[in-house]
Order: sequence, then C-alpha cells, then structure tokens
Amino acid sequence: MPNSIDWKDLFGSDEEIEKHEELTPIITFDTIPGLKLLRQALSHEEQMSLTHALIENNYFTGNANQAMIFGELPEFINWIESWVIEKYPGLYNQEILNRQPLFDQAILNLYKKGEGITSHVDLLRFEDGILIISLMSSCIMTMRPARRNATSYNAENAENKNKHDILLRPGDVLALSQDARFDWEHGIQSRLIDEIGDQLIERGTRISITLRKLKHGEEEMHSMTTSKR
Ligand SMILES: O=C(O)CCC(=O)C(=O)O
Repeated sequence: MPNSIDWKDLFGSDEEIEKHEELTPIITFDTIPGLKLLRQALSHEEQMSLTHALIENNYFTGNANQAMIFGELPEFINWIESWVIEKYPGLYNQEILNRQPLFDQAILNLYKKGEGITSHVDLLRFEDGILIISLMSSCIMTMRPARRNATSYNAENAENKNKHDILLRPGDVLALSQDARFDWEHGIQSRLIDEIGDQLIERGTRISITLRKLKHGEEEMHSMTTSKR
C-alpha cells in the first residue's frame, strides 16, 4: 500500500478519538448463547494503529490475504488480551478468562470489496472463546446452526432457516463461546452490498483479526501468510 494514505481521513479525527472513552455495552443474542457483540468498542486510534501495524508488518503483501500467527502474539495485538480482561470480562466465562494466555493464535484476514468467507465452525483444535475484530469496512456475518461434522472451509451452507445476520462495522468486536462457538457456523457471503433491515451498505476492503487459543497438546503450525481462505 502506498505511504500516502491519510489515516485520519480513513478513521476519523482526533476529536472523535477523544469522545470514545466510555465502555460499550455487551449485546447478547437470545437464540445464540455465547454470542456477544461490542459495537464500536475500539476507538478510531486503536483501529488505525491495528490496521497500520498489519500493513507495516507486510502481512498482506503480494497476493496474501490471510496470515496466521502462533505462539506469543506481537505487541500490537497482544494488548487486546488485557483490554478484554480489564474492560469486558463479561464476554467470556471465568474458565476462559482465567486461562493463560487468553489467546495464542491470530488469523488476519484481508477481504477485497465483495469477498467473504465460507460458513464454518472453527476447528476443534482450538479452545472455546474466540474473538473477532472488524476493521475498515462493514459486512454482514451470518450465523447458522452448525451442520453435522462441520469443519472449517466446507462447502457453502445455503440453509436459511434459523439464520441470524449480524452487521459488523469497523471497530466492532464479536466474541464467540459456548453454543456460538461449537453449535453455530459463522460466515460472510461474497457480495458487494449488504442489506440489513431497510439499510443497503456497500462493502469496501475489510480486515479482520481473529484471536483463539490452541488446545493443549495440539501442534502449533508455523506462522505464515497465504492467499487462501
Ligand atoms: O473475518 C471474519 O470476520 C471472520 C474470520 C473467520 O471466521 C476465520 O478466519 O475463521
């Protein structure tokens, strides 16, 4: 990406940054236990510095649209662990909050305008308690009851009965645990415009950071970047 990006223009002014001091209420969903949403919980400055760090660290160079980090997470991501524990302990149960570290794996995804991700349940080699941070563009994430034997990156799930669309905007943070992590799939349909209620929202380039904890005894993979999702 060129160096001439105006980050303030993309993410807002200092004035907006200062306004964003209060804690965001945790939104829960009656039909999906363990699904918790923090609307615009990250300040403009936090969104800007995360995005900037991902680009500066060359995670998305060439055709790469996904990077995985295992083990100790870099400082620019690692602060999120104490941010969750100190500000939003209600996102997870005590067992998840007490584990150390809270997260030791990150997936960084870059979505070009209109791209999505196949509906899936995260692999069982990861513990309960996942966190998804949305940056740069909004999209609709669709939750659907899990197909039997669902694993990551299966064929698309076209079942629309009981599906639940969630609008994710830049700065939103979504926590998945319990049913939401194990019994529901999450995916993002490829499309240029999302429709929610009476709103039509055009997609732009989106980045997400997904944080998880590898189960004890599961093998770490090498941190890598890839053009697959
Ligand atoms: O991009 C997102 O919001 C979700 C990413 C995800 O589900 C994954 O990488 O497994």
